[in-house]
Amino acid sequence: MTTLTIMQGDITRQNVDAIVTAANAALLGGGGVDGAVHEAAGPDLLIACQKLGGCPSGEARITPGYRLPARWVIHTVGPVWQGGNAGEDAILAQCYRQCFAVAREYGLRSVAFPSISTGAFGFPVRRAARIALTEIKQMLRQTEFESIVVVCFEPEVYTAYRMLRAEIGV
Ligand code: AR6
Repeated sequence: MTTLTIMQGDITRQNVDAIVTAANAALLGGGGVDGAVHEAAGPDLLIACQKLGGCPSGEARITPGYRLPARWVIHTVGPVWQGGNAGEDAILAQCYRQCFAVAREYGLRSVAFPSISTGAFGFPVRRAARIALTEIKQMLRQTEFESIVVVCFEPEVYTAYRMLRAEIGV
């Protein structure tokens, strides 16, 4: 049985096999969660990212975690919110699926996710939480991980994820 935990906190402190970061397509660092991840991992992370040559939205890449407690970082690029009719929902769902695919490929047992796209990229939080938890629910039916953690930085985001968890029944 995979354990799903939704918590409020800082993803860079998570002691898991991999943490996911919400990057931009250049994969060269930025603000928000990605800024925190680069800060905590140290400069080697940027050097590893430079070698990846970017990442289109909806896809995921993996690097070591360097100074992080997590051994790996999965970099995914969420959609920029454009009003909801530009395929944002499907791209966000694909981010979660691709992160799980990379985690499976590397034999990882525990993965922590932030709330992808709901900061600088402006995706509405409740709508993003529904997509994230629906994808996680789907994955739980197919694959066995030890633990999946959703780490919400802001209290409102945490509340939204907890509400949607109850609604979706995951
Ligand atoms: N741990 C967990 N979640 C965090 C942390 C943290 N340490 N810090 C922020 N968050 P964002 P996006 C939350 O903007 O919307 C960057 O500049 C944050 O409160 O990090 O996908 C990249 O370089 C929010 O709920 O990612 C891209 O250009 C969530 O993480 C762009 O932002 C996502 O917010 C990506 O935008």
